[in-house]
Amino acid sequence: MSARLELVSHKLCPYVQRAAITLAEKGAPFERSWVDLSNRPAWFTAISPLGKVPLLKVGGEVLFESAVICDYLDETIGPRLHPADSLQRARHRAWVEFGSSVLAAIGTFYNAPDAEAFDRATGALEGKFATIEQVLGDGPWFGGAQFSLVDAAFGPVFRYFDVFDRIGQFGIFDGKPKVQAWRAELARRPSVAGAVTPEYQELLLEFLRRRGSHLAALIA
Ligand SMILES: N[C@@H](CCC(=O)N[C@@H](CS)C(=O)NCC(=O)O)C(=O)O
Repeated sequence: MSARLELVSHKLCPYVQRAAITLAEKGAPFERSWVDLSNRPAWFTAISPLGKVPLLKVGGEVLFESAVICDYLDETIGPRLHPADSLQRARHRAWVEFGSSVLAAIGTFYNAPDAEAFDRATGALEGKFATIEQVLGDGPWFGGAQFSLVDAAFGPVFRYFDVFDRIGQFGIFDGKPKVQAWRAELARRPSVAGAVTPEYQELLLEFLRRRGSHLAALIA
């Protein structure tokens, strides 16, 4: 890979983090540009077909959709993060997609307008992690000894909970030792830790405060 790589980013976006983690795991040099999604620059609107981040600029081309970006990086820069076996690779892609469904459930959780909706969202999120507890093996990573793109997808998922834990105890990981161990491993991984800027937690807290949701009301 010799083309210049630029990751068009937003400071809180978990999908952007997937790509940043993948690039870091590959040791690939890349530049970052930042977009304010509430005030989109014209250059961004012109090149983002869905109006979303992340984008990966590769020389003169622009890729969109985090799973596609991560797959492209995996095919073009070593070491491989997806399994070599086709069936296992398909299975990993499916769990990356499951990670997207967890992100959607997290959005429902932090946007829940009242206690009843919040309890429902907490239960749904707890159910997602109960499913994950069933599929995790002995670790330390999703697929065992090798860090994979599923790990890159879940690092940003767990990062939300570092901030949710500052707000309250919601019991979502209770009775899920494999999920808890995976979360701890991911937090220690340099690629995961380095995928956000130092002000991430404060920015997320501020974002949550502005939701006007049940969770926002719990923030001290
Ligand atoms: N399926 C997309 C989701 C990306 C996404 O939802 N990005 C959000 C920020 S985290 C975004 O750009 N939202 C702007 C919008 O929806 O208008 C991916 O995997 O890349």
